[in-house]
Amino acid sequence: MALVNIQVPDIGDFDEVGVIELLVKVGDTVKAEQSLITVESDKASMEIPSSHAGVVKELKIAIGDKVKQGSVIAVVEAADAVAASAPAASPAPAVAPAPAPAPVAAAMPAPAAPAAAPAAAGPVEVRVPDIGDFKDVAVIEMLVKVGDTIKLEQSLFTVESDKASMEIPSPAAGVVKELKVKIGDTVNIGDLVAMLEGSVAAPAAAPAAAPASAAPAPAPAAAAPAPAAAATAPVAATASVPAHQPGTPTAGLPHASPSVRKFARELGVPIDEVKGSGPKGRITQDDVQTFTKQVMAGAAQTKAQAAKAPAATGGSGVGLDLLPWPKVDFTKFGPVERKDLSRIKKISGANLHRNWVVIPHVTNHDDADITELEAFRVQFNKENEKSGVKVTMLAFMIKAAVAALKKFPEFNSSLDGDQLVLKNYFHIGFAADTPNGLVVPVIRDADQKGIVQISQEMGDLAKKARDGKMGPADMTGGCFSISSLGGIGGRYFTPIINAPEVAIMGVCKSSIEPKWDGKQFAPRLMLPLSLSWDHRVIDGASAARFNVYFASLLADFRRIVM
Ligand code: CAO
Repeated sequence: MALVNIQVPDIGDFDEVGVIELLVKVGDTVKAEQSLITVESDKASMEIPSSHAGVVKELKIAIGDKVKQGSVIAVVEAADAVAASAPAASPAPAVAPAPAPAPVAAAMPAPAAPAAAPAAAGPVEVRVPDIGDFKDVAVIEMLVKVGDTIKLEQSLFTVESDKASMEIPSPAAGVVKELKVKIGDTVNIGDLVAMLEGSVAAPAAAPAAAPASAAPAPAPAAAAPAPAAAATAPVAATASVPAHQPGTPTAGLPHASPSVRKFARELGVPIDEVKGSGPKGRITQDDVQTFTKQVMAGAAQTKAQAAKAPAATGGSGVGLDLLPWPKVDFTKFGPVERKDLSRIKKISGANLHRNWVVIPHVTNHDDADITELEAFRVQFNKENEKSGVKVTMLAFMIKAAVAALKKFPEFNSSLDGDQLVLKNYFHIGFAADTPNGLVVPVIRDADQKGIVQISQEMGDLAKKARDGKMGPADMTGGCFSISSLGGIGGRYFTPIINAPEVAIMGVCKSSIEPKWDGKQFAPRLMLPLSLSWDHRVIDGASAARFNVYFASLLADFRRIVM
């Protein structure tokens, strides 16, 4: 056994960086390469590993201290002979069996002086600067988009390894013409990551020479783009409680070290909901653990749980404890292409996923005989061809939905803890397929509108949706939704409830079927219905009654005024 000084390895040309987190304490047994402390500059945070396995005998630094290359962090009683024989004063990287962490300075912007020299305007290649010995570091956050005007040294994106996260700065001022990377890509030194129309160009991968800000920075990545949910969101009825969307851009990374974020990801903890107890609100591993324990004990809820779960579930089974998502290199099996999910898909996907997981869905299937109604609709449209408004079957269904909601009020409700919020208004959403994904525009006060007006509004809203011009007001406040695939085909499907609504009607393509009329089989136009409902609120018998009533209205629309 020998005492070994664990030193800060080469972290570039930094004079001093702030210690923001101690990851071990005296008496801990550490492995070689285990992270001991986290340091942070204004552009990067990095964990400093132990060069030796052993027991921590002394910590030589405290939170808030400034360290630089060679600073002694800790004294470790080395466990193995090889380590013990290493000279105590030798720099950590020299004996560390694995590559030293990426120098913080490597990701820092180039010094302003050389970059400030004006150069001719023109295309500027942005390449990954020297990020140390790291290979294949993942892009976790895009901080600019094509068309943005950026300043010299402005951070373009954040990369993260398991030990460090850092922002890659722009070597020039200008306009972003092309981004060659996206979230999830991995990059290496020298990779071409963006093209700028430069106004003031500096060497693309200028070596970092400027000392970093000595003080620990506030939360990194403050320049992140606005989250997609803030824009015109689909499924906006649920957007007030945004689902946790790992992997999608957020308004700013939580103030936490890479390993803590990784730890939270592994546990499925929405780290942006964890309260940080570290300096400047930094989230520590303890904070993530405490949050997890509180949720497991029922003493706290994630936002997603709070939005959905009644207060008195009495259960402790939080988290699905699923296997990790399979990571497959598809290129091993054949050529592939990668395409970003659209903004709408990202948002609606997260909402749909939450709704699917949280709501106990049941789907009842039934058929409505719409022979007469369809004949009337076709006749009506013929007679009113010149009006420019085409009355669709969906408009009749919206009216039928209103009548059914009036007869079965629990279908026009939302769960709020242990209470049902019963609504005395009738706003009906309809799923609309757009080139960018699914949205659910809402027809307001459908009880006060006629079929023609509803048809007209639906046409206008569907066009707005396809043109990508929907605002939140067009999509919020729905009571019940109808998802019609009737214009496309299919028999039945299981629509996902558009929370906080408690039921949704799915409709497929009508077809002529032989129906026994008591004496013979007669050809009837049958419309397949699929009603999904929240079993926490609605019972199977009510759902069957709702479906039967809904179908009876379509079979004989005169019932609607009875
Ligand atoms: N059975 C048979 N034909 C039907 C029908 C049905 N249930 N519903 C509509 N049709 C016919 C219409 O009569 C129309 O025919 P004509 O052009 O001959 O008159 C044709 O199909 C196209 O109708 P439409 O789709 O333009 O009109 P719509 O009112 O039925 O639907 C809208 C409007 C916006 C809901 C629809 O265009 C749409 O986007 N549907 C997809 C919704 C969706 O994606 N749901 C899935 C959600 S889960 O992922």
